Amino acid sequence: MQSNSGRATALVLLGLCSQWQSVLSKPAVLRGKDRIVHDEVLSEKPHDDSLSHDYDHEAFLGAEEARTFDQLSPDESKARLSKLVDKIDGDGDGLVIESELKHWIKQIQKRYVLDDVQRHWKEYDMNKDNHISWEEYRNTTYGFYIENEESEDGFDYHKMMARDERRFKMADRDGDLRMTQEEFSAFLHPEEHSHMIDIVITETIEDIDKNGDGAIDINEYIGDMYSPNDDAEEPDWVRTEREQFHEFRDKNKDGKMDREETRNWILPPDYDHAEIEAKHLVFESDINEDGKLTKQEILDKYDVFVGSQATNYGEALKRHEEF
Ligand SMILES: *[C@@H]1O[C@H](CO)[C@@H](O)[C@H](O)[C@H]1NC(C)=O
Ligand SMILES: [Ca+2]
Ligand SMILES: [Ca+2]
Repeated sequence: MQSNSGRATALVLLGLCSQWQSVLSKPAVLRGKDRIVHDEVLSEKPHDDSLSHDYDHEAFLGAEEARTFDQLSPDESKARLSKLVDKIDGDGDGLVIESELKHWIKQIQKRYVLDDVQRHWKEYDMNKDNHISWEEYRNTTYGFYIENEESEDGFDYHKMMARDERRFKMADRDGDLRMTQEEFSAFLHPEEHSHMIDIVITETIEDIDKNGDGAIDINEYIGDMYSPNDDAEEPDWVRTEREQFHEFRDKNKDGKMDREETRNWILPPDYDHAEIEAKHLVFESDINEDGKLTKQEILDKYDVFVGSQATNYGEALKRHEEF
């Protein structure tokens, strides 16, 4: 993720999987380093249409369903897409418009969060009382480290556990130290909940702020995404990030990002992944450019919306070669 484009462009090009959105059986700090959060993640696949439409497929179908479509013949794939189009066309006028697509993509996102919560629920609710207590969460996530205090890898879990506990207490709105499914959803996906935004900002700053002044200066900002290599010249994307920091991130020009500036960085106020993706899908398939998609326009570009054996031919071939 930190390769060539840096976060500013990554923001536009990629559906980023933030550290708060991925698998929680790993302690928080090990969950990856991408900082920018917007809506729920659409896909972890890079959004580069010259490579494939995998990103679009996952945004449009969800990761699991996208994999199912990849196994279908083109005809089956189109037949199923045709049924989906009827569902997406909310007012049933036979045309799909951007707002209908956006609504659909948001539903796919919501389903992803719900599935994620349910998938982890059983793992943590050990006594099956339909609540996850802090103790259950702690034992499941950190039990191994607690029992092997002097573990060989010297991994210091205390900090992460304290951080998870703090987040847990923030999500646990009624303060009974047990999470309902809704509270657990806020814990797993804090960026979706306004009462969790403060803690998302706090955790981000803590991660990056090395000198402990509670703000992010330019060296900390760059250091978070790039480790200099003595021999190599600083890559262009790092230089771009430096400019971004001074021009856009540090709005009051005091040389560092405070909480408010950090918030604008990781949760840009006017950025909506679902809307951008909906626009993109319309742009790709609206052949007569009237801003509305007929079913035929969508089916003609079925490879943009969904996969099939045909669109994944290259990948299937690769898999085959592995044997
Ligand atoms: C958590 O682990 C401790 C120590 O092994 C144990 O005493 C306690 O009962 C466990 N709690 C839960 C809720 O599983
Ligand atoms: Ca500042
Ligand atoms: Ca059209």
